[in-house]
Amino acid sequence: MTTTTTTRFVSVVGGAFLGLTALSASAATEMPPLPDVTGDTVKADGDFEIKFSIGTTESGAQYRGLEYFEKIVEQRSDGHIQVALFPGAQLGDDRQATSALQAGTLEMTMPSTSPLVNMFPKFAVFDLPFLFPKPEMADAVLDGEIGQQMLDDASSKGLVAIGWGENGYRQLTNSQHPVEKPADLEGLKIRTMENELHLDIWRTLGANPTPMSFAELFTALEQGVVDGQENPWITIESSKFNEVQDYATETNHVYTPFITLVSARFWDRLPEEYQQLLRDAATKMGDYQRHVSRTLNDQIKQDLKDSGMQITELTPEQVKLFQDKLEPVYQDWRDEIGGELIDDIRAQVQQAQAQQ
Ligand code: EAX
Repeated sequence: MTTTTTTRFVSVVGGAFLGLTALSASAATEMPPLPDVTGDTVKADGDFEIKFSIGTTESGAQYRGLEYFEKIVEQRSDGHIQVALFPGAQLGDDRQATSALQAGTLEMTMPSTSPLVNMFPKFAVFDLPFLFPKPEMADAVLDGEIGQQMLDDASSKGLVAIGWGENGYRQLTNSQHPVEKPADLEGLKIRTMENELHLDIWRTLGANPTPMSFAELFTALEQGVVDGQENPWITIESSKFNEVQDYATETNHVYTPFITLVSARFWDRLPEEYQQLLRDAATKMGDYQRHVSRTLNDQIKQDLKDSGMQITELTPEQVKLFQDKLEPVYQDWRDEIGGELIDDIRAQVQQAQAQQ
């Protein structure tokens, strides 16, 4: 509603010039349609309202997933649960929204796991570089025993963790020059998530990393406080980072999950039938988000190129230079994360690779 009004206002008042500038600068990607809701109506007592906050914007795959979640929950509760969506960190960044859940002032959020590592140290396993060579391998771990165990562990401290979603493979962007090898990172100021392992990665590669919440990132890039950042293609596009970053490198260096969290204070008031409905809807949202972000990647890269961004795609040999340089990070973090967990995941990945 707001978007449409703004667009019309700009084209009437500002004329073709403003309209065209806006069009060429922001590469708008069309989303696949929302699936139909399946499953019976769930009957239980009471009426409930869920405020659901996320850090990424309305044009990302994460928000699209939330729209599907909203549709499932509202339809299957026959309107007894109403879901209101708040994108773009309007109600706080990942950490602030998570605290609001604990305080009971917000019902749901879906942060990246990385800024929550101080609360749940094992999440750091997902920050290890080049852990999952294929997205399906991340799915197998998240949807399997390890993922379930982590959801159970994160269902504490005033939170209930009900599902995984996809943030995705992270790509590097910067405002200075093309990056093809670790040496090109020398001196580049890179924003990382608020996460020690990410800082370690960029220091090890020779860059100059600074942790910062996602909510502050666009302004920091625009004002040159940092030269670069790293996020999945869909986030680079939906946050319009291409307007302030001329260069991108397809590094795929880390696969980041989103975790769907509910306030325990709210959860405890919900009838069991509705708790189950939320779990089902969270699983469906996660699957759909993966589908959306994966099917859009090629198109987004093309849109970003068309908008003037220079994208470097690395050869396997070039990727290996980054991987080799980052191998010490695995040793540095082994004790902190737990060697057994790392070995388990690496074994699962190798098994999956062998089966291909
Ligand atoms: O959950 O902070 C980040 O860069 C994350 O990838 C995400 O966009 C917010």
